[in-house]
Amino acid sequence: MDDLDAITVGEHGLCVERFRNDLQIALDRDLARVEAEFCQQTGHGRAAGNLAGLAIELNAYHDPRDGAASEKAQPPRPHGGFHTVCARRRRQASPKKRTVRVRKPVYILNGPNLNLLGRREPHIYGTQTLKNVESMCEAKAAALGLTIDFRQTNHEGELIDWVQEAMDSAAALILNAAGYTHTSVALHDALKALSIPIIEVHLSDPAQRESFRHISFVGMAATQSIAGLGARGYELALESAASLV
Ligand code: CA2
Repeated sequence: MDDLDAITVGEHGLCVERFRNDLQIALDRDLARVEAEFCQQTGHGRAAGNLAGLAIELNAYHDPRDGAASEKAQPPRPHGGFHTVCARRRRQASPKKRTVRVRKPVYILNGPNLNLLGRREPHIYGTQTLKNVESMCEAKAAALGLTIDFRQTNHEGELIDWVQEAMDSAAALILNAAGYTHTSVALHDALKALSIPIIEVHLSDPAQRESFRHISFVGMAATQSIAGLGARGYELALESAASLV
């Protein structure tokens, strides 16, 4: 149990306390105890020992007290780095531990008109196409040991749906919301619901352009903003994401 120091059962389910990014789940040894606690505290009808395939959803959250034993159940905060991990007790006793580690992708979302990149206004946005930018991001992510999910949409609602999806499915969000950056309170609201790192990216530097680009509803909800560095800004955003997840 290298990275798990305690398992508690609370109102919101089973929570892991004190974990590090290098989360490793090896529950085989402790599963009988967890089952018993689970049955006792949740009033689950089945007796401990009969749950041959008890699935444990780990809504892991970071305890700011760094491991102080917590008697009280706290609301689980989804951890950005990894997908939900399930551990199942085997029917036959086995000396082998099962370790499950699944890293979530970094979402890279692009807003309206960025599909035109490289075809118009190269003096502002450069000559790279969005496909080029995606390839650069793929290479950078691979070098950093990350995976990415790179998308573009011209539709505000779709962008908001993707941001909501990122809540559970992404380790971090890199967002160039293009024109919606300066107009969308709805996008801002969706971003505020995320607990993963949000990195705002712009190819150009909106602060040096027309005054209507000086407000950023994305920046107000973002962990960090990178602007004016062209496609290189996406690579820097990935480096930043790698350091934050
Ligand atoms: O600099 C950026 O990345 C922007 O997000 C780009 C947006 C602009 O509204 C933001 O203020 C800053 C515009 C994206 C449109 O991209 C085009 C690319 C080529 C041709 C026409 C538009």
